[in-house]
Amino acid sequence: MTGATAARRNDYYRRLDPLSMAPLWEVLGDLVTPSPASRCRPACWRYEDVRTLLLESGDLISAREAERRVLVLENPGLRGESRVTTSLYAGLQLILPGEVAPAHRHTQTALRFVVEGEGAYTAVDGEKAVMHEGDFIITPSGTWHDHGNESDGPVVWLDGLDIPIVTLLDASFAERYPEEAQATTRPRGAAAARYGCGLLPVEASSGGPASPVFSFPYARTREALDRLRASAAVDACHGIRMKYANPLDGGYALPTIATFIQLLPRGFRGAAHRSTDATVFCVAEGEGRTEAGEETFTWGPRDTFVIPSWWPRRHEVEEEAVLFSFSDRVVQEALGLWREEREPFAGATA
Ligand code: 1HN
Repeated sequence: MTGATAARRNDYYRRLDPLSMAPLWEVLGDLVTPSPASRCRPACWRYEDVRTLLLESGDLISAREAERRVLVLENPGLRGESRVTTSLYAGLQLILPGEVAPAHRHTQTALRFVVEGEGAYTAVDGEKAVMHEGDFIITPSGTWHDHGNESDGPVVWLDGLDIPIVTLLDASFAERYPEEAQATTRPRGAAAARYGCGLLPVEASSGGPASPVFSFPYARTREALDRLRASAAVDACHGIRMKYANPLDGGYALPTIATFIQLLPRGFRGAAHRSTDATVFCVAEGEGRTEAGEETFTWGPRDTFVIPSWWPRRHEVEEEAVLFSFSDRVVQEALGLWREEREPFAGATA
């Protein structure tokens, strides 16, 4: 291109600008890439590095004042945007003995994976679920929720929310409950008894888009994985991987965040694979390594790590390990976008 052509084009672009118009040909290559070109980077937060700082926040601000006392896990490629991946938010929340995180509701969907401590609770639409390490709890869009800690030690969990998705769609609504804690209207375990025992009410309505079972205790999950270890096929990439499911339709437990638990058997050497859903992993048990492109994360219990869209990854363990994970796969599947590829890869890798 000659200097004269460039000058003519720039002059032309300047005249488009006041009309809020711009030439597509200058940006097309960045908008429609041959494969995912994410700013999201692989990252790992080791719990031993994070824990002391997280507990220090307990001296700085109360759960009541903070509303939620959380350290946001910001993806290094997306600093300042409160995102762990392009489409999802994650944070580590601390609640101290006797504290209450006040009741509220919002259109954003949330999940919790309990990382440390016992005996805190989340109340969801009038029912309390007590937390134990490894428990998975959901607060679907629009449900009232508050947390409390009735134990004598700190309790920490990983929060995952679909905040960037709701922001993309400009569909955020939120409100505070008139009191600090919502009234308990159903006994503990009511939702699990009604929907989570392989039984369903005969007159059940089809339900909303999220699972009516909102707590998935680790003891049951672990027992299932133990039995599957002896009987299930071990996937070359994922080990024994299960999704948390909505008992009403067998779909994912949440409409915007897919959630998984996987057992990597002793001596597992995973094959490399890549998928279009950037995935956040939290280590429930065990130790291992995950390669993501050129990076290798060595992880242990309570660590959190993230693998971006389309980055090849491979898990390895010496002894058995259990990983919780979440991603936007459910959204991508609904839109016909989700892809996975296993080695050997067809095209260039990220
Ligand atoms: C929220 O409601 C919780 O309920 C945690 O524990 C983290 C981050 C952003 C917006 C709402 C919770 C949150 C959140």
